[in-house]
Amino acid sequence: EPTTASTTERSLVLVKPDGVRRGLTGTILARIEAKGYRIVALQQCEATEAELAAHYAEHEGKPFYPPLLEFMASGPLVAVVIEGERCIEGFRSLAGTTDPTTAAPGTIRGDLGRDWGLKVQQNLVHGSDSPESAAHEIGIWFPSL
Ligand code: RTP
Ligand code: MG
Repeated sequence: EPTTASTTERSLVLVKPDGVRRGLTGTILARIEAKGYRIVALQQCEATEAELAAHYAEHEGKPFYPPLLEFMASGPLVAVVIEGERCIEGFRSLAGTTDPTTAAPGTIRGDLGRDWGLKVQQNLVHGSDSPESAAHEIGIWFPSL
């Protein structure tokens, strides 16, 4: 890996409704800032069905899609745009793998996630998985950016 090339990126992070409900927004934002990422924009909102359908379009038709959308509409979430060196891959590494039960210690999901049985969607955070999805998702939650 080259250490000289600089690739500043933006990524769209969501603190999902379980994170907000459990009072973990500040803890999660502190981990993001401690990593060195800059918070560019931030808002708490109750997601509309249109926002969620656009955000999770890639998962439409999958068995977990309806419960995922129901969960994401179950309370306020916090949408954040972060910026930093390769922060798309970096934030996903910080978040940990999808299932909090097996996410590594040291990650947000591994340290703070709980085993909710079948409800693997309750995994505290979302992070964009590519520059293309970051641009798409930032447009959904922050159309003015
Ligand atoms: P995210 O998009 O939220 O950052 O999470 P991810 O990339 O790790 O996971 P992805 O495959 O994109 O799935 C999106 C979200 O759907 C829920 N999910 N439930 N089998 C299931 O019940 C299942 N699989 C995925 C999770 O909330 C996951 O984060
Ligand atoms: Mg994903």
